Amino acid sequence: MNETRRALLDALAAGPVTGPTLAERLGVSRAAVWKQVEALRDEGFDIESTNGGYVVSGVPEYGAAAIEYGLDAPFSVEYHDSIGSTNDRARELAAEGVENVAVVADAQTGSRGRLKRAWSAPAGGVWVSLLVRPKQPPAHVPLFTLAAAVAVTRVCREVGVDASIKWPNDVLVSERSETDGSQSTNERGGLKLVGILTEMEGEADRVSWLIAGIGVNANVDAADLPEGATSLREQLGEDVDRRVFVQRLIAEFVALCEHPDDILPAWREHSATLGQRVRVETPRGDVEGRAVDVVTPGALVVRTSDGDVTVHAGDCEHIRPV
Ligand code: BT5
Repeated sequence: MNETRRALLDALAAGPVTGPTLAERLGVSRAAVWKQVEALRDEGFDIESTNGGYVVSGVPEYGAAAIEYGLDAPFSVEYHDSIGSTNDRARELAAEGVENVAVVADAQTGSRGRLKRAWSAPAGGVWVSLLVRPKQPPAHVPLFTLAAAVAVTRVCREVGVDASIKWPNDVLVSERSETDGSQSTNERGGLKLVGILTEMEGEADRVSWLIAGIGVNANVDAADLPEGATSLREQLGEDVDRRVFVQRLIAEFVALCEHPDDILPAWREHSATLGQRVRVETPRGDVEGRAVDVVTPGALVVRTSDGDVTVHAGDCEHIRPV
């Protein structure tokens, strides 16, 4: 992680700034500033040298520096055109002691879902793993999965896609009827736009690291995805600016992690599951009933014919009322 580059990008984003001012602010030589500016130009930034100092007049479409430029969160970005799995790379960084990093890839060749399921990640998606070291105990980790779901759902809505969360970690869009255009949901609760895989390591009372792996089908054709999936491109009929999407995603996730009390209320607001009849497959058997609430640290409360059951983990299906 290059802290000088991040500081330089922040200074450039704030407006015209001269080489000597940058050198002083960053605590490096003027030659070092010049070298970094040249490196950014090589990465595709248009940086003009004016009387008032350096002015950025063009930012590359995607990439580490492009995402860091104007990023409203203390995060650095590592970018790969193609990688096995961004979560695996984030785990390596976690083992090296790093934190507050987003590993981003254009395509993944070995990405994972939960329970060792495969995840398709063709070029054009937003495939990102956020590595953080929360202060909360391991028992609170499910809350961060919900935070990732809320953050990504908010950003999907910002770009104009009416996404909502299926407990605990899928972000769906309801299917549009081809005949009358009305929105409806299928057995899965809709078409899957986003998947989230949270991984962590910790001791009894302390999380060592947590990785929120978020896969958004962004600028990809639905035909290149498994059945039952959709993409932002399919929903919008055009591509989204992935650079801004990732910036907003990181900023929203960080803000929720800083205010964990906001997570559950925000989750309830963005949920497709609450109020629905659901069947949750759990290790101790299926639980069927109406989903009535989500409670700390992210458990679903299902009202069954035998009373309320609190489910902590499992695959959840939205079922149509008979
Ligand atoms: C998930 O698992 O939904 C979590 C997916 C997490 C992917 C991200 S991408 C960045 C980071 N790096 C990784 O290696 N992983 C994370 P699960 O709930 O188990 O759903 C997996 C199922 O979703 C598969 O069995 C397929 O049926 C379906 N699926 C696979 N790829 C899909 C896609 N691109 N879009 C929608 N559905 C997909």
